[in-house]
Amino acid sequence: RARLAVFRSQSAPAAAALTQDDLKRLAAVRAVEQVQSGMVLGLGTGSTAAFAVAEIGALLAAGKLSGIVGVPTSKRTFEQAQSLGIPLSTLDDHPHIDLAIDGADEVDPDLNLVKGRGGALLREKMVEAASDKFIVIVDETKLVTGLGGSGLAMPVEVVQFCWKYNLVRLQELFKGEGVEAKLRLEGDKPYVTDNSNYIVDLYFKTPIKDALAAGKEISALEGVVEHGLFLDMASSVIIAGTDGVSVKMK
Ligand code: ABF
Repeated sequence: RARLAVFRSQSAPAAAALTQDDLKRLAAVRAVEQVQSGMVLGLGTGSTAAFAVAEIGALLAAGKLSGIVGVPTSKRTFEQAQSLGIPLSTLDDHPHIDLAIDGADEVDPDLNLVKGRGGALLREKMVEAASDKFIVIVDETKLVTGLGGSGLAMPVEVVQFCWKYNLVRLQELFKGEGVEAKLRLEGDKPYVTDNSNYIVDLYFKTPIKDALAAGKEISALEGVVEHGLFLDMASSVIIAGTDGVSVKMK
């Protein structure tokens, strides 16, 4: 696991050799400072978001927060939050969310995101689109100059029916950019999302030229359920890095 040499924050003078998990936790705790009693909260998915859920649970247990309702973005997060005694609900019963806190896979300079490498993109997008405020929490390894530029996957959730047909259509959509499309696997079987769909991961060789156009073209394919481009959705991004915690606002 990567260890980062020195970390300086506003509250602590210096802490040597913080791990990437330490940085994720710092970003998460900073975001949870925005949570107030009585809020309806969108609870994100992934290792960074899990630190935020844990912190919310700890504050509730300590009596420092009350009247919180959480709307989880995955079965995993539902289980974690339930185990911590966080009262839970759904978008059906709480269609208006005050604040969502979630991680991301890539963050560009305009706070546009790639999300969904954890497989929860559909519920994340639904919950975060319904939120007044959406705080993204990342360590500095997630920063990119252009979306798709990390060389890692940009996920697209597709229905299981004729998934190969959609994989080929997705690859053809970006053939000028030399994109490779792969069905996500878990062991030797297709990975199945919480919504019983499959994921096709798109690997771009260079950053996506026009992410807005790309998102629209992907969404227009019949059988595509959702894609991992989260454009113009983040209210702010909290970044924990070796130089401290910084906040980028919209
Ligand atoms: C969620 O978790 C996803 O959208 C994203 O794919 C992933 C990030 O995971 P981690 O915080 O573990 O890097 O936020």
